[in-house]
Amino acid sequence: MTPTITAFERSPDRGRGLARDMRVRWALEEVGQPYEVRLVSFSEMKEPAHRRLHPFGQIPTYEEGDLVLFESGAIVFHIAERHAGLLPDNANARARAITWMFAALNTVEPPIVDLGTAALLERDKTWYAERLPVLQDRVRERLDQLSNRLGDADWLDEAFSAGDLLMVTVLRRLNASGTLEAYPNLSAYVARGEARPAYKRAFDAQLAVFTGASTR
Ligand SMILES: N[C@@H](CCC(=O)N[C@@H](CS)C(=O)NCC(=O)O)C(=O)O
Repeated sequence: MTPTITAFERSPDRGRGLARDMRVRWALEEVGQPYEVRLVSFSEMKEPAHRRLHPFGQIPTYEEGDLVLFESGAIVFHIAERHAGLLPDNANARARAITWMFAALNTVEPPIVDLGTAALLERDKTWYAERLPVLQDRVRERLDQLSNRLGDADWLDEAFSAGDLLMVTVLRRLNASGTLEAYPNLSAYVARGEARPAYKRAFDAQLAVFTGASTR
């Protein structure tokens, strides 16, 4: 059965692939699963029909027959469990890959989102100048730790996995800030992810929505 995901009708990132449907598209492309996309406007996301799919009125969602999922991490995990290619067969390696999925979303993404949110929504606050270096330090602390662990490896735990897929999408949120430039191994890691053919197909598909070239 072909799953349907939701994505922004008009992404605020102007097609830079930062919206979280990108993770789901990339996972589907990695495993070779075709998918449909239903585009939603900001107001539609807050309507009851969409909230029945996503209680928090956000994208992405995932529908496959009777199954409805929300939360990009849960959706990527579901895809990785149902198809070969995103999680190792060996039980311990699989558990470690899943650990990296959680690390990407629970440990690395929060300080990056906090920094992005402050820059976007809190610039005019009197306390912004004081808070900014604190948020930047929290991001750098995580990047230092991640960079030390990755070292000169290609991926976080030997073969590419759903953990890398999520981590790369999380780190890409820093692209515009230039923060990653201080971490050559993390920059190269993100570039390796972006060079994967499945990533490129997913990126092009979400960009086509923004440029108006999308047929779905
Ligand atoms: N933790 C959720 C976050 C979902 C999320 O923040 N989605 C954003 C787009 S990337 C959204 O829909 N923002 C619009 C809104 O919250 O009103 C996930 O990973 O799926």
